Amino acid sequence: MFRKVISGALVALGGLWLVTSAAGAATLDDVKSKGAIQCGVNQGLPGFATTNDKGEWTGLDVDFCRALAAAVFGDPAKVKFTPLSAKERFVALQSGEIDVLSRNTSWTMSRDTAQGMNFAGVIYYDGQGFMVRKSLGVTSALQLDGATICTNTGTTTELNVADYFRANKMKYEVVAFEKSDEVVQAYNSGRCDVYTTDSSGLYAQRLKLTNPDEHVVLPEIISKEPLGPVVRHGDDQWFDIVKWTLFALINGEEMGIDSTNADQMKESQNPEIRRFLGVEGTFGEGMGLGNDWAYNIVRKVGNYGELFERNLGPKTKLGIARGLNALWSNDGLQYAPPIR
Ligand SMILES: N[C@@H](CCC(=O)N[C@@H](CS)C(=O)NCC(=O)O)C(=O)O
Repeated sequence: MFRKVISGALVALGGLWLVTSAAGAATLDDVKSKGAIQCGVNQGLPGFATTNDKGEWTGLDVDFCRALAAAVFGDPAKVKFTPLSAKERFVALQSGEIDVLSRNTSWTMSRDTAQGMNFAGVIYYDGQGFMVRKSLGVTSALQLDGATICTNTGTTTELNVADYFRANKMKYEVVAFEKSDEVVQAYNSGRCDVYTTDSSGLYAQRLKLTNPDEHVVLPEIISKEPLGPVVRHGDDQWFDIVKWTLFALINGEEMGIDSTNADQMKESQNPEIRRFLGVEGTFGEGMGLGNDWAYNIVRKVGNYGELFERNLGPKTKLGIARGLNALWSNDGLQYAPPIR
């Protein structure tokens, strides 16, 4: 109760000092009274979060926030985007400046525990890779002894590089920047031999280079980078909503419910589909939402497969295959618990 009232402060209660979340515990109430969800996204990562020529935000992480707005308000437009650098993102979440962080953020133990955050799940299974100029003639990361490496500060990337080079007894020099456009510029201008980041980021950033075809991504993937939406510790209801929005995207694809057939699927006699669409049961109510929460997500934004194809798939400039991000039933890792 007191957490709701006093926000962003250290509160003394019976001699105990407790850190309260800046936005208070009831994020859903805050969001409803603001009339929109404040969503932290990347400052510009094609396929994940970037603005198009009309100035509209697009990308997988952006669509996730639209799905969240569809679940909460029945309206995917009720979301505002806050572009954040890697370094700024966690402070923005903890301070209450944003309600959810949807910014190619890797789920790691320290972030999930000591840093006071909860990961809703994995929207994109990624791993760290290396990109080099083809003219270097390098075909494996194991040939990078003595290389100068460009990367982003405030990310998991620097630590992974350190581990990898140490494990393989290779020397290297890191040149790190806060903004990814600075990294791209430094690599593009030849200030470093190697660009390292999440492999999805390499696909995306390669598009910004002067001659993308002159660069090659090396085969080694040196880490696990499970990227997912993040909330603050201390608000289970909001955590549930963010988690189940992700699960609805995945379950929607698994059940074959998409933005084009959701209305007609309401006639289905399959009990699982009926529960998903809110025709039967009161599953939305359990989260403080309407029972059509998942219907709204899939009907108005799409299912996970649609989001992937639209933003990252073979028909886009990024041309990323589903790979690990295929559904579990198609030999991938995407799996969501049932609505039951
Ligand atoms: N997934 C990693 C890396 C995330 C990250 O910030 N990657 C860089 C390179 S793809 C990026 O998004 N830069 C864009 C920016 O900082 O604006 C993490 O969570 O630490």
